[in-house]
Amino acid sequence: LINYSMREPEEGSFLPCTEKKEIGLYPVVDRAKWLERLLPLGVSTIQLRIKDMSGEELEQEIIEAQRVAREYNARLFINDYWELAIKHGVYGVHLGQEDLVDADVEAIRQAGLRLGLSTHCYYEVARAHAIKPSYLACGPVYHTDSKDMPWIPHGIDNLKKWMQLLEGYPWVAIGGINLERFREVANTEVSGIAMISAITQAEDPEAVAKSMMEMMTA
Ligand code: TZP
Ligand code: MG
Repeated sequence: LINYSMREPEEGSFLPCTEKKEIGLYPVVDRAKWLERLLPLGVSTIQLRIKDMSGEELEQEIIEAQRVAREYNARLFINDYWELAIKHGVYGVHLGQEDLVDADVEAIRQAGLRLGLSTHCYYEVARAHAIKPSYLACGPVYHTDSKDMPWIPHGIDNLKKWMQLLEGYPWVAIGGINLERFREVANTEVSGIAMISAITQAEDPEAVAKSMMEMMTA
């Protein structure tokens, strides 16, 4: 086991995101307008994950999200579009394993952006960990309808075992996390708890986000 809470920052590491536990509630949203709704509630880390835009329209959405993130001093991660993230000086980039084929992670690091990487199995954890990212995302914890997943959900016990493998490393849990399941995830040592549908498909997204934040601090 490697205890990361004990470590000195290593040569070549990405900057740490935050102190442990500080990623907190981590909504993943597809439009900048969500930042206007969620950041005033105190959400301090958010991911813009756009899968249906390109060109100027996409860039404008990123610019707008960054404008709102700056206004609220929040940490904005951009999914996939690492070049635009560097160009607009956002806080961080979130990449999947398939993105690692083309992405210039060294350019991201040199530009001073944080990096989060998705993992779904041991091989992916090993591969992602070698890049020394700011956090590792573990998913899916539960069944998800938001993304086609060949992976069997880990469940909460496996999430804990996963985290013990790299003790103290900042982990983000994702996949099927809703209000009912939130507390058992928050009771683990996970640094961040990410979700799409539980907030963006909710009848009252603000109320759900507020309840989750309360559970996070309780
Ligand atoms: N990566 C692992 S699970 C997932 C992603 C992007 C989808 C999470 O969405 P939801 O709606 O919170 O299950
Ligand atoms: Mg991707």
